Amino acid sequence: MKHRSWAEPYKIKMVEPVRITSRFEREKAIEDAGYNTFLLKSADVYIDLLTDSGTSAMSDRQWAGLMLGDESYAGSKNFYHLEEAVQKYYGYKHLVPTHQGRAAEHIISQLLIKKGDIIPGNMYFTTTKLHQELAGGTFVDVIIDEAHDPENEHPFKANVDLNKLENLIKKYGAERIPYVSIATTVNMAGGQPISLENLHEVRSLTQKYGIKIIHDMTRVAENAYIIKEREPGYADREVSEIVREICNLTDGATMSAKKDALVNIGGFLAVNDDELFDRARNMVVIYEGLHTYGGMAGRDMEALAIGIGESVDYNHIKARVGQVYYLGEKIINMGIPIVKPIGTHGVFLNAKKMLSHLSKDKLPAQALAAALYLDSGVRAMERGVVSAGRNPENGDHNYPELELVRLTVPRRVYTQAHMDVVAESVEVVYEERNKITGLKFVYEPRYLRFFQSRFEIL
Ligand code: PLI
Repeated sequence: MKHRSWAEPYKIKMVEPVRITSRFEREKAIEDAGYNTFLLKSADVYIDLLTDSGTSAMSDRQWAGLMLGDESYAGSKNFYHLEEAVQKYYGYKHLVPTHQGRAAEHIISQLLIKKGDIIPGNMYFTTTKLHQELAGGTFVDVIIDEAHDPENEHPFKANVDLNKLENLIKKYGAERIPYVSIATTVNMAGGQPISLENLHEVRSLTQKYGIKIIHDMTRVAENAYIIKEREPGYADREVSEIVREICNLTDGATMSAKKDALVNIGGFLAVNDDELFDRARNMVVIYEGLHTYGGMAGRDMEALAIGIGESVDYNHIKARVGQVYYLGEKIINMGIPIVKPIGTHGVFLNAKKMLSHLSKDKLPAQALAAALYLDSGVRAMERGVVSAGRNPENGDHNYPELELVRLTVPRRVYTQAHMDVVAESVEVVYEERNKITGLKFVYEPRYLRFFQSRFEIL
């Protein structure tokens, strides 16, 4: 049969105009922003690929759900809808709503980690690791080595290296490991999935030692979709069934609902253990709000309950990941180095290789993101040394193997034509890469420095 194209399973009902700026305007904007794309004003951005977090377009059903917001302080109807959705689609027993993912990370870290503990995980995430450290723990990366190599095409680069994990348990003892942190997908590795085979093995190993698994389920539907596509034995399974199987292998989860679940704000902690739930429910009232809203308005919980159902729909997730693949394949065909396989939520440019004339202390990925904005008004995000921060013990920069710029695709927001414009801008910047001279820090905050640091051109 002849090749048949696919298209998004929706049509556009409302549009938001975007502004196209001149190069002169962009030069001023990026200088004012200290060459940090987080400090740009969105009005100065043409195509915003900073993040897929909170940037989704909601469906008409979700917008209708907003009108059903029950803004009672306690016991809002929408909380019970959300609880039902979490139990139905993810299978976790108890729900503690939070305003976004990092609040759930704060609660679980404070409840489970004590000073001196070790938390193994399949590569770090910035906020997750920081909350583990603030609770007195140390994160240790146990992801497979392939994950640190952008060119390695391992189909499941988020897999855990079981030898690394078991050696760590033997070295420190299970009593110093409160849980293993498992993310679906792994953001910092380039949006890479974990296989169910590997997760089953991690489950068996941790059960042997009586260690919990806490699941960062921020992009679990995307991970499940890739399992369906790539993992032997899953082609005929529903994405929703795969999502349930992943969640069933873990003891609890933190969720940034601003990604997979198609809402602009929201998150939660979900756990199966009754006693842990009781403690978490008590803690959420200190930091977030009552346990039936936890920092979300009733209407936000309704939109989230609906979004969770939409997120596991096969046609939705196929188009969502398909759009990222469309962009990634275009850039690969231009001969530009990116993380392979292409990620599910974004295309990760290999800045280290693209700007091989810059040493790592010249912050190649930060400089590349600034150059891309200057060329076209496309906003991307650094995922390299600036994001990795400093070693809390000796204060040195953490230099990760991966020095990347993430072109993150918001869900249901941009068209194929926008992706073409982005790819062409990446190509122009690549052709003119020798003009990029690198950056240096001129201001650096203490925590999560990538958000607020300022830089100057070298
Ligand atoms: O941004 P929050 O607080 O809702 O969620 C934090 C968070 C936790 N885990 C993972 C894997 C994330 O990707 C994540 C947030 N990510 C952001 C903001 C991003 O731009 O990727």
